[in-house]
Amino acid sequence: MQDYQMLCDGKWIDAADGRWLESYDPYTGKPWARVPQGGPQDIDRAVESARRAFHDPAWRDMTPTARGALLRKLGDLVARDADNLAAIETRDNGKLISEMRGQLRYMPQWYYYFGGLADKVEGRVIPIDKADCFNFTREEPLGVVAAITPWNSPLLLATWKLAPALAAGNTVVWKPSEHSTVSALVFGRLFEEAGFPPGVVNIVSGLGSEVGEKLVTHPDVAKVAFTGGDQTGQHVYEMAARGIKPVTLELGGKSANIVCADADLDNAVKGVVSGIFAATGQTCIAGSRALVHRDVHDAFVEKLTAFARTARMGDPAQPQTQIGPVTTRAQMAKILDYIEVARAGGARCLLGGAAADRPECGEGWFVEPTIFSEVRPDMRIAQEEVFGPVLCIIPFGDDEEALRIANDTRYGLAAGLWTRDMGRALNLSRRLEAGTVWVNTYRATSFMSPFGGYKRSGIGRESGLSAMREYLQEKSVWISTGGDVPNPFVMR
Ligand code: TXE
Repeated sequence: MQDYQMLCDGKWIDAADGRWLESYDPYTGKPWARVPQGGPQDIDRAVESARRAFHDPAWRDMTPTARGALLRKLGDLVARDADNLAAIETRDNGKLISEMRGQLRYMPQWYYYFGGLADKVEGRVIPIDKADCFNFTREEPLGVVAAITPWNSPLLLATWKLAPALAAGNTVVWKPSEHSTVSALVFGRLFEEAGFPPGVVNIVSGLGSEVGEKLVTHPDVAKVAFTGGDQTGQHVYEMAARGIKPVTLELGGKSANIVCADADLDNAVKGVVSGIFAATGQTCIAGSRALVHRDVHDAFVEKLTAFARTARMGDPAQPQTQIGPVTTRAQMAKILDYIEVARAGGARCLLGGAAADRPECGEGWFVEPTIFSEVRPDMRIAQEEVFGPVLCIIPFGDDEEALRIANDTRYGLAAGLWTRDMGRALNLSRRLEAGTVWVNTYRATSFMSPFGGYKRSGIGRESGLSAMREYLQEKSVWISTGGDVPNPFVMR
């Protein structure tokens, strides 16, 4: 068992009241590390440190060009340490080493991109309608940003917040998930090495209900950036509203992967598998509903089931493993409950449908890749986010019906479309109520492209130019060019 510490004001500290949380390895089901269980006092310390750093000339007066250079340096350090950070994430949340290595090796791009953007944020000169005034705008940082992140892609989802927040000149208090904290605490060491002034980034570990809540409601926190479940997201939004704080929320979904009759079925099978079984379904963009045209339904389902049946389960640290464990025992129980909900609702289980009982899964928290057919759009299993390897197959007859079913959910994070007809692809992608639509591909993301949800899947966008706006506020500056102040009793 190894102990890790939290980062506050450039110092590594234990929780003020000395409490610890155990971090579990989902493959063995046993604790492997301890992280501080922060409390309200730790949030007070971290927010105070971030507030001080925000006003300190070392950060406040640093040129955006110099800030950008720090971010690019951080990107270089992430590239250097990518494989080590990936191995920690695999140990801590059970996701595949092949997936985490890919994420970590790609992650520097966010720091390079937003480092490059830091000094390209420009204000405007307004051609103002008052002859004796000069009016211009400035884009300014908000202050202390609270970044609250989930367990499924701990560092990547944090990076989507940290890179633009820092590029814009904010300071940050980051609360990683209690289920996968260690990579955040190791990653935290790189800020000092990159040359960020102390206090610009602070990390407090602990429980959401304790430190998360205290952080969101802290009066010195100016903005909340959150990724997690929609129930928690709604609660965070309500708490932030009381302080009139802007939020970005990324809250998961029930994304539809639509297989049209003219699709290349082999590709569509791979796309549907990548949408639901990669990452063991523990991803906000999980394509958890496959909408399949009736003409190709049986052929598609046969190919899909055959392909999914061959997926190699086992130790996520082995590069050849294709399906690893789920991150927590509670999440496993939740997934198994949903499997019962599907059965009780009348869905037909074609594959899996239980906890995995295979020697290669050891004592880990594994659920068999599960496919249900004969799912009706109104069943609970077709409406609620499972966050596990459970796929619903829903047949449709034409494009209108596919659209109706795809959009018949309170979520709207992503959708996939499999067709050879580009006219159909353009028409359907326009009418799908989702923040991201993939045509003949799935799960592609980039530092350059905005990502976020429609409807209950969230507010605001991460990545791309749009993400910078989430961390800036606009100021209008008026300068009189006339000599005299006119009648002071009348509005100008
Ligand atoms: O997420 P939470 P949990 C979904 C998934 C999963 C469910 C619950 O369906 O089963 O959410 O998972 C912090 N104030 N997703 O419990 O609660 C918490 O400590 C402030 C979807 O892990 O949303 C963690 O850091 N913060 C998803 C973060 O919020 C609070 C990713 C997310 O935790 C808080 C993960 C509070 N009151 C789960 N309560 C996605 N969209 O990708 C918790 N937190």
